[in-house]
Amino acid sequence: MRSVQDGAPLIGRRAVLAGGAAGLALAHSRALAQTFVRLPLGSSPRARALTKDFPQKGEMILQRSRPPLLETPFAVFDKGVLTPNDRFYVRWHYSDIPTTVDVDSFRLKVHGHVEHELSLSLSELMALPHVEMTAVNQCSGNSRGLFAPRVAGGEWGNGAMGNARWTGVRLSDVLKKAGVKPGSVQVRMHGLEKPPVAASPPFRKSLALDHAMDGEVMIAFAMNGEALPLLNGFPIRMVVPGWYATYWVKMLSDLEVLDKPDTNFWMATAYTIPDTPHADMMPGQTGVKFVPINKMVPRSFITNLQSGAKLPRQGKSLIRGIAFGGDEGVKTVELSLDGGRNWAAARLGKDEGKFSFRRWEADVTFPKPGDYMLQVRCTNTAGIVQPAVPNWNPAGFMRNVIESTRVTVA
Ligand SMILES: Nc1nc2c(c(=O)[nH]1)N[C@H]1C(S)=C(S)[C@@H](COP(=O)(O)O)O[C@H]1N2
Ligand SMILES: [Mo]
Repeated sequence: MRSVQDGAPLIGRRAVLAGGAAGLALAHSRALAQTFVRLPLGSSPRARALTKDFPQKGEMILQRSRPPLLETPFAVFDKGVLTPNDRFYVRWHYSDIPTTVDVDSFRLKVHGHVEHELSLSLSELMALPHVEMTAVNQCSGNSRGLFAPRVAGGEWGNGAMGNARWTGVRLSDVLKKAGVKPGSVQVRMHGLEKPPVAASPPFRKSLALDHAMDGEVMIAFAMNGEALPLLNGFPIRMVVPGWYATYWVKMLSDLEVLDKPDTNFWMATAYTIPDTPHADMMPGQTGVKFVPINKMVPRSFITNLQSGAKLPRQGKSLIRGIAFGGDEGVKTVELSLDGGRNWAAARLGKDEGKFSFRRWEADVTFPKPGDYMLQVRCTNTAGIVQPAVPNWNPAGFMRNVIESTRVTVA
């Protein structure tokens, strides 16, 4: 992460106001689809509507309209290492999301086990030192629709992820300002949306205090140099680099320092994974210990070809894609033309930091005509490699199997 020098382009008041004003009434009821896309899911239905009806969003795959679950069409990832804000996926648990946020009266509250309670305006928050980082935001359930046997939840393809350059302030600087009292163990975060009925547990997520203080966890006010789209958390959101997006609380309004571990529904029941390698278990298996989901694991994808593509026998074919290392950088990306028997290293693109997508490409000559199973695998700098066999767990979390693309060479 680098510090932003004084005088670097700041996201000033005007940008913040513009973002707020653009937060129009949500297009829940409109979401009229003109076209459909077929996702490579494990089971039917595979068709999804494409929609342009959500504020500050271009064409997105409509997974659910209330609350909005919008998936990034996979072709977007072929265009560049950063995911544009208007194509960045959207996921909310509750539909009662503010449609505008008044930047003058907005306050971030810091309370609980602290020396001084704070109620920070956006200008006070933005007066802290600015930091920037490129990082992947990936839903825990990205690719859930590929789980077999099928599991309940948003049946995402591979587009519940995105990579952006985030600008913000360090969570540790905010906590230092409040003065964390000895005996504190966690920091609990929540945002401005409301549960539909009083009995539903508000969406609250907690991080261990040492994680919250690591200087990398950020409260972001800008994404790719612009104010956050409303649906991605305007005016401020958490960025927890290397960790699944469930911790990246949007429209962050409240930080509470806890002196006991958080046992709320969203920490203790939802978003837990089997405490096993690859968060893997057998369907129906009992006696499995579950723990809160945490660090991401490496993944890689081909972005310029889809299964069913036809490639020429003569000459070279350029195959390219993206990879990320999870909570570590990308060490290698390898490509196999024979379903995983032989592997050759791909060329890596520019290193945008260890939490970012990394582009890769390879020039491939196919030895003879026929059907090929292309596979791509990433190894991160900690030596963790994608598994050859898909994992399974009841919530459909943490898929990171080596992906396969069938092509025909003629
Ligand atoms: N306030 C709030 N923040 C939230 C959520 C939510 O429901 N409410 N969902 C989380 C989950 S599960 C995901 S996957 C990410 C999605 O971030 P995005 O919509 O910006 O892509 O937001 C996280 N932050
Ligand atoms: Mo998520």
